[in-house]
Amino acid sequence: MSTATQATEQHTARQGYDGDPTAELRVAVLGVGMMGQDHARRLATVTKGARLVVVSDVDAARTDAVAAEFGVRAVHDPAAAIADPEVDAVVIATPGFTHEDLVLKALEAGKPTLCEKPLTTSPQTSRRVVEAERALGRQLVQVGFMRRFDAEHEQLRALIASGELGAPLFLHCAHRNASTPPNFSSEMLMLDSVVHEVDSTRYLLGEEITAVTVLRPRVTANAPEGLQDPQFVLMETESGVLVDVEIFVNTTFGYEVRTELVAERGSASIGHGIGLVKHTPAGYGGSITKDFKERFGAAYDTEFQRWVDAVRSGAGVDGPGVWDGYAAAAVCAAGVESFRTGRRVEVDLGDRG
Ligand code: ISE
Repeated sequence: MSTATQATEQHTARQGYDGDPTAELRVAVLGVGMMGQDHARRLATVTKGARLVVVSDVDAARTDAVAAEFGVRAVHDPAAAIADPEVDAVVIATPGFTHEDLVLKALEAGKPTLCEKPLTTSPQTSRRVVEAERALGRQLVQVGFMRRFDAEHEQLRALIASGELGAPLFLHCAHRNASTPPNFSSEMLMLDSVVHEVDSTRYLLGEEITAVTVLRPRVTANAPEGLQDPQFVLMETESGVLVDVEIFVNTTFGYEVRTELVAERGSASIGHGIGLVKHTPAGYGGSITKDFKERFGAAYDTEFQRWVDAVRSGAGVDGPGVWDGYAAAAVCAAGVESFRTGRRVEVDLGDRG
């Protein structure tokens, strides 16, 4: 009998975490690939008030290895991990196509959930999650857009909200990765990478994106065969702000995420990591982070701490929710359509209800 089956038979599932702020939150991490392992480590060693109790992955050997590393239980079936009575809350870090099913199961079990981006892989499936949470009558699902917990992003948002620089006119964004994992498709530049700029645009400006156009620039010689890398994405917002994103995922030289705001009375930029950025003939004056775990490590720590605190206090979430996940999915679907057709595609989010 599998560990999961034993667990299910031995206990009666509790219907959801009761928000006792003195109780430690017992968390299962579903999906222990690169990101899930990092989150498991975070919960086991950094986050206060939480205890990693279960890890789960379709790769049984990997699950067992990670479980042994952290001294927790391995449950091979993610549905059983969600239903497990020892599990109060769930972190989903499995591939995006599995998210809808797992989030719906977590909602059904009444278990607070932090779901890595994307919420789901299409606006239709994300909408189903929005409806399911609405039917429950309380917020239980937070989406892992970690940039909202990055100090520089928070500062830029506060600056925009203060009105000091006047109305925003442009956001110029650059999003660069050193390399891509195997099987990274041209559509994934939008769905997996630009999804972050979609959310940070909505977060920074506090308005929805209404149209997307994707252009195909010259391809780098460093991209795997057949991958359209880089791409140039132009987004329009409700108030008419233009947001351009250079997405370039095989730079070979490191991880860079920059945003420059141009407003009526000034400009401001984040993502240099060193205050003043000097460009000289000798080269770039700053240091470049290797990957997103390094660049956004502190943001992930803050995201997890605030999520655990929110769940323990009974608030459920403290950050982007299912509507944000749905809006991002809708914009990304429009981006993929624009990439395929070469046309500007409008975004219709429908009724927020
Ligand atoms: C990856 O999935 C992430 O979420 C990273 O933050 C992003 O930079 C990268 O492009 C994605 O593939």
